[in-house]
Amino acid sequence: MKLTRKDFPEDFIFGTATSSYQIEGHAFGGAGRTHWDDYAATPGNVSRAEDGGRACDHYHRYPEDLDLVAAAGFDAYRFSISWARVLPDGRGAVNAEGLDFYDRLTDAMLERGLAPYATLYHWELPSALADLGGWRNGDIGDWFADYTEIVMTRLGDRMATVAPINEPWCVAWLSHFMGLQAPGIRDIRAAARAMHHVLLAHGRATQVMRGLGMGGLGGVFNLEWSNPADDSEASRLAAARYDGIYNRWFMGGVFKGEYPAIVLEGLEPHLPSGWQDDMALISQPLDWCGINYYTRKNIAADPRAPWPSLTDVPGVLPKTYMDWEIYPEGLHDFLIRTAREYTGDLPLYVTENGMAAHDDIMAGECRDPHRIDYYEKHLSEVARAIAGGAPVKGYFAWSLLDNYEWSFGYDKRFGLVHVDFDTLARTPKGSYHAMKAALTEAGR
Ligand code: IFM
Repeated sequence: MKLTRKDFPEDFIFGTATSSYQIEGHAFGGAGRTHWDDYAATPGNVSRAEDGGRACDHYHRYPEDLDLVAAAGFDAYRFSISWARVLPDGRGAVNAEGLDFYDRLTDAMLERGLAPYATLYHWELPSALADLGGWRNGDIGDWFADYTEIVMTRLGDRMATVAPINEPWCVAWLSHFMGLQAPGIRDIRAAARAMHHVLLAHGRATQVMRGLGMGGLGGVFNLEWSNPADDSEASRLAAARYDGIYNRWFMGGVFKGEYPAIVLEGLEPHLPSGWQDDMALISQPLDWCGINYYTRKNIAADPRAPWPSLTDVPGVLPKTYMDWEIYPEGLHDFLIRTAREYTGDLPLYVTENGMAAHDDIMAGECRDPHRIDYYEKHLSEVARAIAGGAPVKGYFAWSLLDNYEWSFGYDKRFGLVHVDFDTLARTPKGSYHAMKAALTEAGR
């Protein structure tokens, strides 16, 4: 990589990110069943019906994994805590072994000089709560608040930052309107309720953590650039609706206390009554904003389809193995737009960015020049955004390890470190070595 640490401000944080269900091995340590186990067990939902039962066995191998993070010269490690590992039924009895695991994991980060950046929910809803309607049930704000209190009473004194929920769009829209993630529902009313309740839960958890005296509280949003697929006014409007649903609903709710009118047009009839009363809780002040960025979509109007009456059209840019167009400029544009329109001087972090590829091992090595190029281009856009005035304070590569890529199973490899899913052997890829050189030898 041509860029190094020296191309960023001195206090800029470099980290790498993972999530609990994707790497830990949910069959270990007394964790409860999750809606992902149920979704994966339903034919047709997940490639080869794979689940997170063993994953990367990070539950037992975390010291080795954290050694890799530290050896690469990263400053921080972004991880998540599994609700079902701590509370197997989502409420009630605590699994002491689960809480102990996160306690050990936190200390292991600190011992290696890694700042813990925690997320409280990265998608593994306990099945017992899914039985009660999960994100469709307005009580989920209180269930999540209780879980937050249990976790942060134990860990809160050692967290650098905490975000309640990873990627609210995925939790709500992708999972309840598009049906492409657990619980796999395709229903506009379910989606509208999830779109509101996910932010309600964010607000309740934030309130609880403030009550515990904690700082470093933020939110993590996945943003996707919405590009009109043609010059028509209809497609311009369709792209604005896509932008509203994907990006502006969550940013607007959390940073302005209001939902965009262009989305309320379709969702308001389905929102829970009295939703307006929750907006102050949802938009209480935060300490930072996290952006997960991967790609853009090309959106065209589809007047025959019901609201939001749009479709996405394949783009012409080079694509990753997820079939996602590589569009680094979008990261710059989002960092600038977020600061200008939503967050002002609030610190911004790129909390996820990375690409999937095949990544085979040949002669004991895993070469991934495509990923080095992807990181280089996106880091350049981060540097450009900083030069343009965006207060970006850190960047996290997704992901440390090849892992469970949800409905794609173990086929899509995002890691800096290759994982052999038969032997669980870890092999640092070329991108890991490039990142290490940029952060250590060349950068210091
Ligand atoms: O693997 C996911 C992660 O769980 C959330 N953000 C996007 C990543 C790549 O799809």
